[in-house]
Amino acid sequence: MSRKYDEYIRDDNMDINWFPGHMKKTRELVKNNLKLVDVVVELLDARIPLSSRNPEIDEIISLKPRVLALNKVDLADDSKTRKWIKYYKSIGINAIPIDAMKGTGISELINECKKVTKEKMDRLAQKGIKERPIRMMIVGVPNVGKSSLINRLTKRKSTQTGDKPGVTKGKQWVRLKGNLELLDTPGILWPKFEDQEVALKLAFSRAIKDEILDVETLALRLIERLMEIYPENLKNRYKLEELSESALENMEMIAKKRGFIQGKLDFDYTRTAHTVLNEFREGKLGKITLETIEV
Ligand SMILES: Nc1nc2c(ncn2[C@@H]2O[C@H](COP(=O)(O)OP(=O)(O)O)[C@@H](O)[C@H]2O)c(=O)[nH]1
Ligand SMILES: [Mg+2]
Repeated sequence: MSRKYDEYIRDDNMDINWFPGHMKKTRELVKNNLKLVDVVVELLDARIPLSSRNPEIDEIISLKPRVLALNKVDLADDSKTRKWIKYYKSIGINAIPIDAMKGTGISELINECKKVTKEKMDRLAQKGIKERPIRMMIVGVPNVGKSSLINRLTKRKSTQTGDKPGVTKGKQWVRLKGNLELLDTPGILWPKFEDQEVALKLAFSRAIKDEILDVETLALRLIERLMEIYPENLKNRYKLEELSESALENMEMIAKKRGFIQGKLDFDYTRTAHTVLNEFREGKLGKITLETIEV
């Protein structure tokens, strides 16, 4: 049971084929588990709040009390995160910014879970039903940080069971502080990957495998977007004086700066591509949000 983190990531991100029958089964599994809980935490990636959303989430969660958490805020653009929160507020949703790795926002998240279930728990108490813990579960698409959040909440180093779509059979409740119980396996939902733009953004964030495109093309697409919305980050990170209008030329300049070049013009595109993608994913290119909302 001492599998490394990476293997879990590979598990849910890469080895799962989301064919339609599979999605249906997953949806049913999650719906069945929803019946067991008082509140569901819907986890999104703050860098891509739209693309990291399951397209059927509203239908799946339906009227169950829900808390929206924007994870990885440490990597996201703070001003855009504020706009997203404002937007959700305008449609009646209290979104909580969190960092599941460092634990930022976790107590706010717990408080929100208590808040949205208070009415129900009060009602149960009034009916004379013995007080019981608030039961919660976490759902989200691959790579949004479900396992990290569970580990953070339960203070474990790694989850006990390998993640599978929906929820695995041998589910367990983990007792948390503050009279809460957490289902220890998250509901893994599929993203809207039939949309090419969404698929790209998911691939940038490593939610789906790089192989949807060759890694060089994927990095070029990312560079294109950064040239458009975060040119300064690109310039600063790779010490480029001016950006070219061509993504390929910018990639070659990055290769040159990093010494990923053999001979005179033999650029190592693969190495450069991996570098740019990894540095974006690790936040080394700065706090970047690829999806914006105007409010
Ligand atoms: N920087 C940062 N990385 C995070 C955060 N939460 C999760 N991650 C990373 O995102 C990747 C996917 O996380 P994981 O918990 O496995 O996601 P899951 O597929 O939803 O279970 C891992 O590399 C985590 O280390 C966060 O709040 N900030
Ligand atoms: Mg996981």
